[in-house]
Amino acid sequence: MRLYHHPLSTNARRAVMTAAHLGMPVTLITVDLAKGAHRQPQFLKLNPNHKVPVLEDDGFILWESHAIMQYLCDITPLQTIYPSEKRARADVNRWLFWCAQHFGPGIEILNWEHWVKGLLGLGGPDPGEVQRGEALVAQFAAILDAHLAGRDWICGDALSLADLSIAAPLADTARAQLPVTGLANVQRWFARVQALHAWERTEPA
Ligand SMILES: N[C@@H](CCC(=O)N[C@@H](CS)C(=O)NCC(=O)O)C(=O)O
Repeated sequence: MRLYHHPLSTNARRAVMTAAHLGMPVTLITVDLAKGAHRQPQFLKLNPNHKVPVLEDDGFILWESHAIMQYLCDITPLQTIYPSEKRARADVNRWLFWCAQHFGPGIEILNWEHWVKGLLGLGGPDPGEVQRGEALVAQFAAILDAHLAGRDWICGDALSLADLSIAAPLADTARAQLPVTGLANVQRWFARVQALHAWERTEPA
């Protein structure tokens, strides 16, 4: 099984962390985003959206990080991070969709404005975009912070895909200047995720 990723892609990292947590023997293949490898015909055959991560499992190609996380769990007997009980699974799914639809987009704006644009030589941050990204992140991070009051993990009382998914983009807190550092419950929970073997093993060099 191959997992195409880039070490600095937090979308890819949530899939790589899932594989690491499950002890799944995946071969990691780095796609050189800086050199445009993701826009080459060979990669576009795998993912026409030109994005990492992509999973290749014996001829089955799967893109979208959350779909990959779910698939990896579904093919792993006795795993515990993606429950099979319907309501428990629905709860995890709720937070995965929330991350993709609400929490992630604001983070992507701030990542782009404060970090990636500079790397690509595309100039400084656009204040209007920064304001838009900050408002989105603040709005949804406050919801996460309130949810985490008195809880160790996002769903139930154990680690789940929800934690791996939502923690992944917080790796960019400093370089994307994410307005989350004052949120005590988020920080307490994030430290717990950062102490996981799967987090440590997938830390970019
Ligand atoms: N919704 C996708 C987002 C993936 C994504 O945006 N990946 C970025 C890296 S973090 C990428 O490959 N960007 C290259 C591009 O869009 O051209 C997922 O969750 O897998």
